[in-house]
Amino acid sequence: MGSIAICPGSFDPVTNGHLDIITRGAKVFDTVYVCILHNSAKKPLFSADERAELLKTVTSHLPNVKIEIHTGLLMEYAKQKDASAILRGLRAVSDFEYEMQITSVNRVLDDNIETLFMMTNNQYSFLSSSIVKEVAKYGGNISELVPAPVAEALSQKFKE
Ligand code: COD
Repeated sequence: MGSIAICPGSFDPVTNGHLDIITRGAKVFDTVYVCILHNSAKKPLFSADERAELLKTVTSHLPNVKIEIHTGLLMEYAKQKDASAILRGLRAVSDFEYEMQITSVNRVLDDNIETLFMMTNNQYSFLSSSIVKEVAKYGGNISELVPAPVAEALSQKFKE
């Protein structure tokens, strides 16, 4: 069956920073499930289906990456998939406290599945979905920050 990792997130929408972590993860694990979950601290711009479509489009060249949506707990999903790891990206020190908290909660829920962190590529260390939405909302150029289909979807969204 091979090694299985879950790359969880909101992906609202997917950025080049996310894509970098997914691409690198796909070199380490036999299968990577990118799972769209609900983050109760965030109010999404795109529906889960829209986010999944964008993720599918921008990862279509990666045969061992699968995109799914889960409405419950991450660890419940990871167990269903028989995953050995949760893969998260780390940007700055500011990410650390939040990641530490969710990793600890997830370990209480299931201590058989490890959370692993990959350092961001320096060129994406400042990049987040929120920053991209902010720039796109005011008509700024986001072509270096997100894949072309995402830039297109954002410009459509802000026209609506
Ligand atoms: N460079 C590298 N990595 C990056 C970058 C970047 N520029 N930008 C984002 N990332 C990484 C993030 O660190 C993260 O690992 C991943 O990409 C996804 O990021 P986001 O922001 O889309 O995802 P989050 O942080 O909103 O995801 C939170 C979850 C949805 C995973 C969490 O809320 C969750 O597990 N929800 C389900 C309910 C649950 O199980 N709750 C219990 C645990 S809190």
